[in-house]
Amino acid sequence: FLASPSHLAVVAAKYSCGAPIGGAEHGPDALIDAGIFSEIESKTKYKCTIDHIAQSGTFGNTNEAHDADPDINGMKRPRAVSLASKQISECVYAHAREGKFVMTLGGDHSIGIGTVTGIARAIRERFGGSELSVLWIDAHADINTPETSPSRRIHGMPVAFASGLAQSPTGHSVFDWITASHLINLKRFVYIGLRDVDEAEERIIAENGIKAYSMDDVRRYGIVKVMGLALEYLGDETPIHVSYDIDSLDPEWAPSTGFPVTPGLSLEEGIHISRRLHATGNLVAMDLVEVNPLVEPGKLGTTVKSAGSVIQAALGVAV
Ligand code: 5AB
Ligand code: MN
Ligand code: MN
Ligand code: MN
Repeated sequence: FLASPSHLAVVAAKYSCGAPIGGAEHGPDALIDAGIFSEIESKTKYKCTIDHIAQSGTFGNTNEAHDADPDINGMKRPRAVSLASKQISECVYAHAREGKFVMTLGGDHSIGIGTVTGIARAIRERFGGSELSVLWIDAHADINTPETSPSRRIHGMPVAFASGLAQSPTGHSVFDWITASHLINLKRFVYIGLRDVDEAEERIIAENGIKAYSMDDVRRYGIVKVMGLALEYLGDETPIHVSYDIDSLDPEWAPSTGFPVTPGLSLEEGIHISRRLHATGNLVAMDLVEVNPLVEPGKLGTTVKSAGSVIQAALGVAV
């Protein structure tokens, strides 16, 4: 039911302010410089454009402490992450509103606040109020609120902010740019790959009845069955956004990331997820996040190659 787009809007979200370690701000350039998108242009109908987004001045792009950005109720780098995600939200919204496929490169996963809210808003406007479906491929659930987070880092909170479970702490307005039109419905949301979920997150997932396929489920049923169930749950007539954390893959395939957790998805399983999503014809946007060139720099090539395969498979390239 979606017209298939011929324009691929790549958004390089060069930030690590949501993570406890720096480096993810260099992820987008590592992927772009590897030639992933020139190859896509030569092998598909897509015409690519690239927007580079990073903050000059105000709060900076990295996780380093900043005088103008003190903690709010313990939450780290709230203003930097809020401003970054607002800019990303507006950028991806504008592209998706015009029917382009939007590919956002992270960056730490706090940028998912921006991508999911921007795409959800564009889909509501384009399809008369319909809700976006989201697949979250990750070792982690990223659904802590500022109150439950053990680390107080916002890369562990994007699902909570994009669904309205988390808001600006009482007495503060930092995330008040997120309005009802930006929010996703957690009934149209599926996790795949989970294996490192905090206790409070387990509770939030259960309380909200969120569909989740853990790494154990993938081993028990196989990725083919899991993808079948996930897509059946979401239905055929829905635009889909996939937020792909590279740490969903086993560290063997993606060592250069901030929080590797073993055992994870094989590269083949990761590619299967992308292929199946492409085959639906309903994929409208993708994030590929948490590639950190400063972690295991000697194995960055492996990580970038895996990320490239997962990205290209989602766009229909044979990998
Ligand atoms: B990632 C943890 N749950 O909230 C937290 O890499 C880890 O984007 C979050 O998935 C990992 O800090 C965030 C302990
Ligand atoms: Mn994540
Ligand atoms: Mn993760
Ligand atoms: Mn195709």
